[in-house]
Order: sequence, then structure tokens, then C-alpha cells
Amino acid sequence: MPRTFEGNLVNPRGRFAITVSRFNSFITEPLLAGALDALVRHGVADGDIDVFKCPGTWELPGLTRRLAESGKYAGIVALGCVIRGGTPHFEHVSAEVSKGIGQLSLNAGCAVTFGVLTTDTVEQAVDRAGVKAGNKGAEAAVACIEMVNLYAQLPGAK
Ligand code: INI
Repeated sequence: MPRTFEGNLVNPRGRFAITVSRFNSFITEPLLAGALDALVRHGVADGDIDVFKCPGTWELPGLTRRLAESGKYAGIVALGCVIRGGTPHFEHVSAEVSKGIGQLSLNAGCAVTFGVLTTDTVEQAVDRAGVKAGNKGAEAAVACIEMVNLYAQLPGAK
């Protein structure tokens, strides 16, 4: 029989960080609340969670990288919200944050998950921040727990 490795969602070991941008805070605050609720209800102690806020989603990769490099965290959940406007700004910010957090999830020594909304409209963002389409902050937190628990089972894990 092959052995299958899969992370569960129970009592992850280690500390968690949440990085969250203040821009569009009417969306990112509900994402943060969803992420905190998901971590705590899956057994992460309040005291094992640190929240770091930055001005906008552009700043998320730099902040998240420094926290990953600190070696203090088993998992980091990155939260932000970019809403399309009338200029190419949306493309620049959303491309950089996807690339930056994506590279970190490959290179960081911990689990890094992506709870950044990139939407065409305010309504789409509202729907994904706890209204009609779930809460992407909570989803990113649950994915982070699973990856922390999976990484802990991998060959060579400490
Ligand atoms: N930051 C966001 O998080 N979301 C946006 O929709 C957004 N738009 O559209 O401008 C945004 N801009 C600010 C950006 O993230 C930086 O904070 C700013 O450019 C300073 O570096």
C-alpha cells in the first residue's frame, strides 16, 4: 500500500502570523476576523497568533518575507484586497502581490497562504469577505493549518 500524506486541521504546532493590508479595510477587516476565528476554532491559542498590518496590498510581500525569514512562524496567512478601478494600477498591484506571495510560498521555510482578493467590483469583494461567497480569510487560514500539519509530516521535518 502506498503511504499518503495529508495535513489534518487539528491543533497545529507553532506560531501563526497574519499579514493584512489596511487599504480597503472595510473588506480586509472581515477577512482578518474570518482568519482569526478559523485559527482559534481549529485549536490555535490566541497567544500563538500575531497580526501585522501594512498600508496596502503592495506592501504585503515585503512584510510577509521578513516574517518568514524570522523563523518564528510555522504558518503565515497573507490578507489583502485589490479592487479594479479605472487605471492600470489594479494590474500592477495584483500581479506583484500574487507573484510575491507565490514566490514566498515556494521559498519560505514555513507555510504561506494567499487570502488576497483581486476583484472587478466592490460587490465581488463583499461577497468573498463573509457575505455570499464565504470568507476567503477563513479559507486561507484553514489552508495554512493544513499545510503546517502536512509540512510537519514530511521526510526531514523537525
Ligand atoms: N492597495 C490595495 O490594497 N488595494 C487596492 O485596491 C489598491 N488600489 O487600487 O490602489 C491599493 N493601492 C495601494 C498600494 O497597495 C500601496 O499601498 C501604495 O501604492 C503605496 O506603495
